Amino acid sequence: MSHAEIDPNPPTEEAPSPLSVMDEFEQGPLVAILIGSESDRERMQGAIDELDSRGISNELRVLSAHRNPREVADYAATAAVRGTRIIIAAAGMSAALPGAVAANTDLPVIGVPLTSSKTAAGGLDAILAIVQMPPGVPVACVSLDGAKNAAILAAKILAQGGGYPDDPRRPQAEK
Ligand code: RP5
Repeated sequence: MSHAEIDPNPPTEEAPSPLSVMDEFEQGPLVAILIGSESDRERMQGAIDELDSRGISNELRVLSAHRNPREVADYAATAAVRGTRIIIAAAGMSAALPGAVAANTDLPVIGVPLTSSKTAAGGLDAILAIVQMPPGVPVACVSLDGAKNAAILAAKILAQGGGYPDDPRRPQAEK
């Protein structure tokens, strides 16, 4: 075809697949485990093992409240629509991650204070950071390095099923 001719069927740009557009909302795990650093991974392996042993879907992501604040907020804010029911957030030192997650989701958040090679106070620093959430933004804090306990608590919460029986906004059944 010469340059002067017009192709009646010009190649069109490929439209994005609807699936790629929906990636953000793909089915997530029932329990998400977030850690503040790759250096926390080993300490949280017990949570993965416990959830796996109970057949509870889970995923672990490394997201730091201080180094990746936007990603933390995005992940927390979209977790519920992906089907996630509980977020376990573990961090050491100033340990802002559980609180930053709780600030961006209505899902229950379980915080795990971790010891760290660089800690200033043997893990007490992380405990104090996680137990001092302001009223209205709760985080359930488990024991220091309590990966297994966090997973067991998540399993117990899941076993309660959905719904808020005491929520006054819930429509009452007619008597
Ligand atoms: C925290 O700082 C992390 O959760 C980790 O426990 C600690 C040290 O992080 P790295 O400097 O090893 O990445 O935010």
